[in-house]
Amino acid sequence: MPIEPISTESNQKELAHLNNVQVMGILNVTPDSFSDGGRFSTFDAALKQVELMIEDGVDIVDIGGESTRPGAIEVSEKDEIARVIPLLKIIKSRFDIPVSIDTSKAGVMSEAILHGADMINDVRALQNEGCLDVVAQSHISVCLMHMQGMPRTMQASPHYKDIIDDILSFFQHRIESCETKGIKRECLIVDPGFGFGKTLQHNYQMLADFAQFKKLNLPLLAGISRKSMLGDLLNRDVKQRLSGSLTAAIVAVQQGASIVRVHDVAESVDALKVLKAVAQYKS
Ligand code: 9MG
Repeated sequence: MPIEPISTESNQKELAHLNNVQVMGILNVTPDSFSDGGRFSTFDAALKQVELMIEDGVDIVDIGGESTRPGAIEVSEKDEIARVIPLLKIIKSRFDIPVSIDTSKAGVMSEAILHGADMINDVRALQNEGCLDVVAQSHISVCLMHMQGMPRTMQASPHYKDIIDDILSFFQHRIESCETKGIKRECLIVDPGFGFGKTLQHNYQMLADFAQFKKLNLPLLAGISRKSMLGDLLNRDVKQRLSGSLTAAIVAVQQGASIVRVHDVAESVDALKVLKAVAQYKS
């Protein structure tokens, strides 16, 4: 006799969360990104990758025109616009998929909003000049990420009094700044920024205590896919971090992440399906 799924108050709550989880697919159109450097830097290759991600079940595509890996070289606003905006325009004209633009530059944000971006993903949490104003003039969703230091030097000597408390306090200030400028709370998403000015221990402490960020009462994004915190622990090259990436994404989702930023869309979608099936049978 088949065993029926169970309906309890707690598994219904968990299922509601899991049904809400979105897979954000990474599309780096940079020559020097850390895990797929240069692979999608031609227009056709980028569009093919979007098509593939859609087939694999992606919920939102995150396009980045400047690498944020440690030591990355900065790109001018003009070059970033030239890399990202034509691609955004063609994706919006050909596909019915939400697009996020990964940028910290007000000029890029402004062009992205003008051309139909659905989200701004800012690793500098709108701290650069003009960003708060640009976003405040629209009703776009924005992911505020925490980073200690700047990409070129952030891994030199990260330090915190208490990593969770320090990041919570950073977000409280950033949320206040957003709201003061007129950005609505319902537009905000927060992300503690795995690998951005954090040691290996900091990253794993953040993952272990990820649920603490729920205190902010905002959707949480986790970006761990293929990062050094996996490579350093597992002694694996960037292309061999799939198992680690999936495990970390699932741990984050189980603790409340509602968006996971990933390279491997099909595998992440499968992992989430398994998690949902388990939740249906929890008593
Ligand atoms: C652009 N980018 C690289 N890593 C990231 C992460 O972990 N989170 C977010 N929001 N963006 C990221």
